[in-house]
Amino acid sequence: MKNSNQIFIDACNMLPVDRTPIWIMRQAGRYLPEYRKIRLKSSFHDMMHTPELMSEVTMLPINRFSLDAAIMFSDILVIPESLGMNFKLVPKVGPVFEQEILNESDIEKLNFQNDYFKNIYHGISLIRSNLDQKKSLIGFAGAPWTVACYMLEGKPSKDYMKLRSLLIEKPILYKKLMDKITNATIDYIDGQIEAGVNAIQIFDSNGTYISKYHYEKYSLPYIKKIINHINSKNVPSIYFAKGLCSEIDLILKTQSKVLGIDWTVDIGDVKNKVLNRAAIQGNLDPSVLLCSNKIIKKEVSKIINSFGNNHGHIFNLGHGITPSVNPNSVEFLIDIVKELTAK
Ligand code: 1CP
Repeated sequence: MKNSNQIFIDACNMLPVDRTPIWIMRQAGRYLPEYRKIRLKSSFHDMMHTPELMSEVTMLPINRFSLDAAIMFSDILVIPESLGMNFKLVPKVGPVFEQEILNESDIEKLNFQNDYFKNIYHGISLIRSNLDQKKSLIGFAGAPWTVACYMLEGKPSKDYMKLRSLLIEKPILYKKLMDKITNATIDYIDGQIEAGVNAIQIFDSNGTYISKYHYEKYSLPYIKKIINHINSKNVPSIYFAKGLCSEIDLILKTQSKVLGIDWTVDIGDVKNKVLNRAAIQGNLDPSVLLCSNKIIKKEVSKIINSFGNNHGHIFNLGHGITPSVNPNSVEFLIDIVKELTAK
């Protein structure tokens, strides 16, 4: 494989790079005053489905900081919407669905509409044309398990018991739901790639709520199908495995080219277990960004020293940046990662 002109893509492909590339999960979000200003005037759905607004919001962190990749502004819950379940963002609660899944016929009724994504695809082409060629554009989707957690519960939950009990009591119905989500996701990913994204991240943020036994049988096969599809298109796949990072052999089975890890594990330990079978993305504890620059530097150094060299490392947080972070701390983080990893 030859070097691309994008440092982020080279790191995904484990090619030599001059320093460790960096982007931040949820970088286009509420911690940015310019995001909050736009959000006062526009609904979340307008921001996702108006190509110019989607591009503007995606570019906010790119214009402010020297990040190596942009992530398209959207949400993992567009998949349920493409299947006919719509959500509203309720203040202090989060996304809440208007329709419920109560029985088998509610799952049978879910009907995929590819047309739903057309403005998102226009937005991607627009972002790609606005973005410096050296910077990568990351597309994304949720892992079917994580998306289904929200669909069954109808809103954020602390335990996602409804999907967990469906899986145990009605595995055939569970499979029907997962097949629908997986097929819609593959279609959506194809559209993102055609529109111009350079890599795809699969967010399994609710990986925390599934047992290892159930993961292998009831979540992994669907993720693997999606990742294999991305790999077949020669686009780097990134699998963010929240809560599953101590089970390296298990998450390697996804065949993802990059493993995104949460902040609960030591990145050097993960690297020793992965043994060059995947690049690694992560994993600063997001709470470090609430600390002083001195502490940020110390914690970043720990990660870089634990990783050992910059081969196959993409710097990121171990989960999304929180709304209370000061943007100046983000600027400091990016500078310090670059300074400490430059050859
Ligand atoms: O302005 C607002 O109030 C909206 C807040 C918000 C934002 C900025 C939501 C609602 N979604 C987003 C954007 C978003 N969501 C991005 C944008 C690109 C980026 O800059 O990274 C991405 C990648 C997501 C993905 C997403 N949505 C995930 C996976 C990542 C993660 O952080 O774990 C999840 C779990 C969601 C669901 C969701 N959407 C929104 C909220 C508040 C939530 C979380 C609900 C919960 O479980 O508490």
